Amino acid sequence: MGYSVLEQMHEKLIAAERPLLVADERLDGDSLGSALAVADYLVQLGKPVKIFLSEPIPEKYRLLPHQDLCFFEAEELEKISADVVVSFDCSDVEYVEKVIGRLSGIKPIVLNIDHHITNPKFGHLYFVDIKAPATCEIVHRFFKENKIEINHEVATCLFCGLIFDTTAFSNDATSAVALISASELLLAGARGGEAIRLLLKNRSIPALRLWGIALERLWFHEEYQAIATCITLNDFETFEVNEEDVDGLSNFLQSVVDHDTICVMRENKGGGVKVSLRTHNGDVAAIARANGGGGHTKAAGFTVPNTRLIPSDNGAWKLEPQAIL
Ligand SMILES: [Mn+2]
Repeated sequence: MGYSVLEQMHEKLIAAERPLLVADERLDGDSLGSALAVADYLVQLGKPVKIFLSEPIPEKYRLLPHQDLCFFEAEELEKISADVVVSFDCSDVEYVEKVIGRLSGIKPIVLNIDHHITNPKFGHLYFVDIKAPATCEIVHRFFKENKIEINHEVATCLFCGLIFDTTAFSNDATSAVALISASELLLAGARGGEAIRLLLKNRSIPALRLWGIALERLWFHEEYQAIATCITLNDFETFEVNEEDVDGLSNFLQSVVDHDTICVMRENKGGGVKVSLRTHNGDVAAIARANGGGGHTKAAGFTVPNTRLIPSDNGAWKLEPQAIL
């Protein structure tokens, strides 16, 4: 006895014959990087590892290895069985259960590695550290505690998670632990500069044009005491941008706006408006909860159904109810 949870997880993976790794439904640099890092180790061990993702891997992650082991067609789950399933960066137990429910064969052992405060600590073994700057930082500890060599591929995967969740060491998740982890990964050969450029800087011209429109629209939102902007469905169509580009906008605004709280509203295809709030020192979870949403103290949101965004004379945009089609 006396084994740490990360050592116990290692034992389960060593014993696994058909490991399946599951990244959070919201695919990002952290969920993908952490899963691919562990996949690299399992490949070294000669395990037939597979990685289930909710969607194809965006082009910007092209520097990450083992993409051939990833699949995203949920029907494919029915054709395989797994004895050990590891979920990464995923606090949504229902999503993991849904994935496992589609597998054939016996129920697998479930390992849960995450840093979200909302993780209900599911699984046979879980390691949920809400102070960790990224799930990749926990996986970094997994490698170190189990004395597994960190090659340059693994280092790059883990570095991607750190830069994604800390917005390249600029947001409030940036801690001493994050910087120590990052420097160790760079020493281990992580392609740091390239990762930052690919994940966080390479914005397309249409995306930047949309950002330009969003910057022109900035106004002070009295109710939320926030600097706000918005994106309409028409903007998405005009500029042919995706959701990810808008997430980039929120991060950008939070890093440059001279105000504690920001708010980005966007019309969604379902006929509603998604309101995302971020703050450095306030509590936006309270606003989100009051409107039927949720999230973290510093990043939260909610959706107002059957609504659209209408500009008003004073520069502010307003939510206007619209009839259900
Ligand atoms: Mn994360």
